[in-house]
Amino acid sequence: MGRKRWKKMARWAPAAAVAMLALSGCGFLQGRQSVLDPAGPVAQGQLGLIESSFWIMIEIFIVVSAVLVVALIRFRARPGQTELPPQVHGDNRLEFLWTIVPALLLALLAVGTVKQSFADAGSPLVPHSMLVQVTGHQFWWAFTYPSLGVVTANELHVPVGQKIELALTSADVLHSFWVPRLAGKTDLVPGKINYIWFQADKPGLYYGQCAEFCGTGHADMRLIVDAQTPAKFNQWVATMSHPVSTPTTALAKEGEKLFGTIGCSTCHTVGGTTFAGAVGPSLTDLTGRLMIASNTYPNTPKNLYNWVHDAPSMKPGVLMPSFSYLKAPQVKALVAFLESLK
Ligand code: HEC
Ligand SMILES: [Cu+2]
Repeated sequence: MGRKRWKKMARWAPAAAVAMLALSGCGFLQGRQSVLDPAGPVAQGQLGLIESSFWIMIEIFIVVSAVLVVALIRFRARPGQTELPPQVHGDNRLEFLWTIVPALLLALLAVGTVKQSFADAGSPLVPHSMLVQVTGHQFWWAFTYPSLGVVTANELHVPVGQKIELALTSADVLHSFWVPRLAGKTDLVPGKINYIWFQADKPGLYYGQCAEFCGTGHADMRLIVDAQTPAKFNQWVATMSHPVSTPTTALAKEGEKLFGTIGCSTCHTVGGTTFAGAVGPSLTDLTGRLMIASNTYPNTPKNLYNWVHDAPSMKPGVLMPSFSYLKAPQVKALVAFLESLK
């Protein structure tokens, strides 16, 4: 490359440096589902693994690039050189070196990984921890708190600063629990229970995602961990323990009746009523939910209307049938009933 071209390219260097800094700045590392922005001890430990493998790779890169550059310069073809340089095949010392060094580095990473895996595994026997049973369904999450007698869906409420044990299983196919800022991926396997734990250090919403392809609706199988102060969490538990369905208006009362007659109740449980279906998510305290359809749409009356009317048009692959045969006043009545679930 000519000197002129180098000079031309060098002019872009400051711009490139700024772009790289911008990319590597905080904005790049944060984000709702960034493993690089841990919010609890488990995610922190896992980030440690990422960092150690990253630096090992950087060091290898530097050493290999340096050797390459030296070789290119020292052994380049000189003017007037017509014969081939001496051809070398094999060198036992080098072979030994580049076998043993990567093996040692991999062993180092393996030790760290195994240690971290054991540290992150939960146990059914750990005392003083709160257990939540997590069941993956196509394409939503069921959360059961056996010690509190509470069942909810898609939004996992937990108190901050407390170790939360999860017992993960699946009702149908393989799913994977992943809340990047709190805990890494763990499979939900039908007929098997996997235990992990996590802890959220600060109150806030932590976003997660099913991380194992589980069917058409997989991309819309999201979840939220709502980490609350212990006082707020207890308040939530109190609400969930004494759910009320208070359809006061005539419209909502009509909706409640419809819910029982057109089949909604065969799939959905509603706290405070006799509806006890177990195919779809529990709708207890539905108004307390931020989102619907497994964190796919904000929980607004308009979205609820469209959902009840024709869920498959909002979430591909959804296992809730379309009720598009219903007339608008009927759907409105159902929504009025859903809006009364506190
Ligand atoms: C065949 C079972 C089935 C029937 C019948 C059914 N649903 Fe569903 N419903 C589901 C499933 C499954 C989901 C979860 C969808 C998803 O997110 O993938 C769901 C989700 C919902 C949600 C969103 C809950 C949330 O937090 O995400 C609402 C609200 C709802 N259904 C209301 C109704 C109403 C009202 C009826 C009657 C008109 C009804 N459902 C009939 C299975 C059913
Ligand atoms: Cu899934």
